[in-house]
Amino acid sequence: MTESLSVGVLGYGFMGEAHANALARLPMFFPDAPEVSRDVLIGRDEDAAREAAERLGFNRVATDWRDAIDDVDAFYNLGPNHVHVEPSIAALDAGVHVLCEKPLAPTLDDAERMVDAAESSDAIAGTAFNYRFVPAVRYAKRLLDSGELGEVRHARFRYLQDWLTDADAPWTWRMDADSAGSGALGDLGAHSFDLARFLVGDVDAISGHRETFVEERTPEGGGDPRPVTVDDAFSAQAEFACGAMGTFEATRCAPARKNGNTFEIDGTGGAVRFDLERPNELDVNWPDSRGFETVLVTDDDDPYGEHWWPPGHVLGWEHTFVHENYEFLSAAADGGAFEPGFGDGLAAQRLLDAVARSDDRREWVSV
Ligand code: SOE
Repeated sequence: MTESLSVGVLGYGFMGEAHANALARLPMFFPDAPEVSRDVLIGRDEDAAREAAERLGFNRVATDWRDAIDDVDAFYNLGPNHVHVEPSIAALDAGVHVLCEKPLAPTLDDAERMVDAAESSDAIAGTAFNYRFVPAVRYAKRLLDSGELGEVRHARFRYLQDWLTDADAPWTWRMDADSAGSGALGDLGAHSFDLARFLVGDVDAISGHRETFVEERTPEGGGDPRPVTVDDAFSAQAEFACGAMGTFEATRCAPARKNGNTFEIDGTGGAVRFDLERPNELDVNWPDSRGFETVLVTDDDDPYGEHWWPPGHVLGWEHTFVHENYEFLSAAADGGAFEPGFGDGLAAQRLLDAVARSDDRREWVSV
């Protein structure tokens, strides 16, 4: 691979740092990755963007995405959810590859417009569902796809965090429906829905329930309390197209659960269990065993294993972004395909929308 790609990144918060770290690691551990320049960091506050650009290794800053997206080969949209829509569409219209954070958009209509733009563009449009790139998750997928686990009967997904347990936790844009679309549902549930589709397949119907426990919160630094217009938590039961039964739960109000992204899948031939707080391990249970056995997924022939340390020298959360960037940029350089695409982002968005519709109507809905 020889082509060099320039990357423009909108956002320098948590996700900006995670992707910048991945871009810096790529040439060290994935020598066959395309050459990449961290060209421009986009943020409205010029001083803050400059400080971040220096720290994260970007050549320059722009305070308006309109001035920057045409000049790069790939555009990473890592801003708040409502900023995902117009810049991503404009970049795709200009033939620029786009990697957009999840959930794809605040609303289903917006997500559909983004998919329309992706379909009319020659550029690659990726949705940044990074948990598909955990080696243990890929190991589980190998087991499921090989048929060794048999037919899936049950799939349970939970994503638990604690940061809104305290009623005094400050208000942020993540609690505003116009900016975020939804709360735990879109922020955490979107990951679970994507993993469910990746591992088990499409969902046909769903019955959902949302709850907002604290109706208003005060922004950091004080001022008037602001309404919380999204959910703090949701749960759902689902019917997969393959006939499996699914349950989903996500919350920001589970004391002491920091980033508890878990799943358990039962097939007729065995079961798998994963917990992101033990990211290098996959628990596997065969019908004749007497309990789950833990597989340490760090061997050279495990997914992405040969790129890193000797077996047993574990990987963490940040490596998922390196793997994701590797696949996305390789596809961009080669003209290949990248999954998850905007179509996968839209499929997850349809599930978010279905949970909301079902909760509003208090009935099961088709997806
Ligand atoms: C915050 O809840 C958050 O950072 C999510 O936005 C991410 O997608 C998730 O991976 C970790 O938690």
